[in-house]
Amino acid sequence: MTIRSTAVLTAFLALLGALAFPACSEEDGDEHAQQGPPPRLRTYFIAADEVAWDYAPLGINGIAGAAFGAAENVFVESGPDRIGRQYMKALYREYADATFTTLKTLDPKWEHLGTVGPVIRAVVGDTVDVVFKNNTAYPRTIHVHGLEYDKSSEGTYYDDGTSASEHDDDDVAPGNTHSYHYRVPERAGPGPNDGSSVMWMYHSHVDEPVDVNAGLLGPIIVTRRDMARPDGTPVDMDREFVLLFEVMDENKSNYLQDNIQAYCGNPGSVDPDDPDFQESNLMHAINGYVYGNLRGLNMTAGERVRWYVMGLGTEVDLHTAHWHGQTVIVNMMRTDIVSLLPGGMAIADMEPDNEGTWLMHCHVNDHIDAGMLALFEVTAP
Ligand SMILES: [Cu+2]
Repeated sequence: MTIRSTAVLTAFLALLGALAFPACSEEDGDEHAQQGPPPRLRTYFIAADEVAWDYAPLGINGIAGAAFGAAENVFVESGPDRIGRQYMKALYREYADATFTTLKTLDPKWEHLGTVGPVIRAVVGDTVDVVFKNNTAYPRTIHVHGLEYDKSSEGTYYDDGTSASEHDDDDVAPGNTHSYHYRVPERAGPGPNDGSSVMWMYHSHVDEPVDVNAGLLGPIIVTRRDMARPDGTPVDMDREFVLLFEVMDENKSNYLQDNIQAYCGNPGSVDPDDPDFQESNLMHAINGYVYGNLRGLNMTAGERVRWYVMGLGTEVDLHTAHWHGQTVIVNMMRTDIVSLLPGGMAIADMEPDNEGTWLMHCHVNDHIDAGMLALFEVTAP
């Protein structure tokens, strides 16, 4: 090879190199790969619907694998002056579009949600619209935690000095529809010590205790943009579950009288002030299920599983969610229990390594007796 041809070849190779690896290409390339999906508007059509809910659809104690006994029947057996395991509730449900005629098909992965409303998912940088239709007989709203909103999308009335048009969101009348608008800035996503995603709750806030005991509560999951798949799920997780620990006080629901009329054998014999009657309406539920009736907590050993857990309610609602057979990481520490107070939200990351059917329950004694227990399933990969 002549000197000249060597020089030409060198120049050619340099040009090739420059094309393949432009000056700042490597770093930029990594950044692009980590940026995640472009910011977008995510629109959800969510209604508050009146639904006949069964806290124990299996009809048995799924933990014992046996018929209900006297202790369980305090809560689940109907009678002349007892409502039993079925109650009319108000639940958030997702529809396919603005006509609110077709319920959106629920992915089997989310069947465990039970009474919990549909997942509102977003990625940092997105905007979220929730078109809300109130199909119930009482005023309802959507009030979100964490996301950024203006006064016209707060979903709560109080004397805040804002104009009448900024109160349309505070009290959506039966049959009416309202569009809520939210932004998802950095401060709505994971903080410095969080993992790739965080959860917030949303709930109705006209008469907050009444609305929530009726059932109007759901989760929002926000993923860091550089950790999001195109569908918004976190890239470092194979499976997600949402759990709500709440003693649903059916005495405080809008539908107490309806439930007495519909489900008590002799409605006229009911004394709503009788402490035993009131006790029978305290449904110690996980996602609206008692005594192992929550199903769908299925996973494969070795998967990366994120549990989003939340608690709501009143003074009795101090809950300690406990998993058998596995451990989790919470707040960067290893444990097998998450502590929740009313309004509390926490994330537990699990890599299940122990195959089998396992108990998951609240560790508060009274709540164990009253049925705050479920099963989860770890199968071989
Ligand atoms: Cu508990």
